[in-house]
Amino acid sequence: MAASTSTQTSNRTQVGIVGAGPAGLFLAHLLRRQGIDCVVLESRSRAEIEDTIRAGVLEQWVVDLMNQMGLGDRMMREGHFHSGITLRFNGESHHIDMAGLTGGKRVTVYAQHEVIRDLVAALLEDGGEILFGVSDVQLHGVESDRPSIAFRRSPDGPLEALRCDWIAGCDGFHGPSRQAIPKAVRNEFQVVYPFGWLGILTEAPPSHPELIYANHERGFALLSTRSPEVQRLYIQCDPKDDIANWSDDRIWSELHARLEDRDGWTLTEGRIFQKGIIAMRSFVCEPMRHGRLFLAGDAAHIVPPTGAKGLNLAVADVLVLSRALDAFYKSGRTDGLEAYSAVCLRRIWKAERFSWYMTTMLHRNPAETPFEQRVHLADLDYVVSSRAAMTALAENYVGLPMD
Ligand code: FAS
Ligand code: PHB
Repeated sequence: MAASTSTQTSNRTQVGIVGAGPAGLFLAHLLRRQGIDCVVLESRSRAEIEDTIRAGVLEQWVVDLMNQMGLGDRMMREGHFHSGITLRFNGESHHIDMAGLTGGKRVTVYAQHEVIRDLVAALLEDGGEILFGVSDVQLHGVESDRPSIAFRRSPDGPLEALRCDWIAGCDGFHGPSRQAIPKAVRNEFQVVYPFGWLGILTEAPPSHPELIYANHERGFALLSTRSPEVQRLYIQCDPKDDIANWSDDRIWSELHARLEDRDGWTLTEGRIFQKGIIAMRSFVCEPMRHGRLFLAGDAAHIVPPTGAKGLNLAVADVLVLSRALDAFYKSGRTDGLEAYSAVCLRRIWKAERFSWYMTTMLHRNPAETPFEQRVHLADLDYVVSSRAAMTALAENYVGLPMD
């Protein structure tokens, strides 16, 4: 049944999924492969979700999962496989040989919106149901055994209800699902950083064969990539700043200054065709399950992007959830569903720790004392001069094994 264009869609399913981000789409693919019926409700249009510039780094096991699911062809053709990263500070560059330190694991740079495009196309082709552009999504009966999701197909359309056995809240940090868990039950942990990232996309060739994470007295900078013609770069900035204050010249001069090294390495400029400022926080909501509702991805946790973990964590959550639902539908077992929150949170807190560690070590926090800033530089110096510390960073960066 064609998505969103159909006027009549099944208003009864086994799993109602709110949100067509990485969490919702991976879950729909995993459930359909297990013969579990599901419907995805997405508030934005297909074009909007496929054009949202976000993540860029996939852990090894996520790449392997996409290939196992037959969803990785374009990623394997167009993705960039990096077996190391470069840490740059005090004007010196240090290559971290992640593949060498982790038994050959590496990361793949393949933009999130490209992953979304591949997952949406494959799901619709496979007869999956995604309703785009829905509004007024409200969760009902999550504490009963007959939950449902109210929604409108269009802003002035009738309020309909999708009746389901389970609801997967994959609607991101600002979505309604987390609010469906009563405040008295929810435990929220948060750090809001006093700095953000200004990210750009530029038409230029790569200036370096791997990502560069730079700690500089003027602030953090990150050089990443998207393709042989398009590069992605970030600089630390005031999260409340107005992008209008950042001319292309100012952005390039900051990037040159912060990414410079003593060996005369140079950064190749190009036309900047996208720029934006994002705020940064660390956030975890416990528990991630309430009755018939399961939260997954950014709906339950946020990491600062310094550790490149957000998208990968979202996939980890829904892999655990899909296995638990499979055991429930195949053999009535509920132990996986009961353990869902605890199992996910073990991995999430490790990724929160790593992302916080990378963020505090690599950024210049105006609220910190000179002593603390020296400690971060010593941390960096320790990482690049100790095989044990380098291995710890590498194994977290490429992705800790999925249980
Ligand atoms: P998402 O926010 O992606 O998706 C939620 C979906 O729910 C959206 O499509 C939204 O429209 C929909 N929705 C919201 N409210 C709704 C409602 N009421 N009804 C229906 N639908 C609704 N992560 C990495 O792993 N690596 C990186 O390199 C990285 N870089 C990042 C860079 C930036 C600039 C940012 C902002 C994030 C970055 N992240 C990175 C993290 C990021 O990728 C998220 O973790 C990831 O998108 C989380 O996926 P979801 O949980 O599916 O949430
Ligand atoms: C990106 O390519 O967008 C990117 C890479 C690494 C990060 C964050 C973002 O840590």
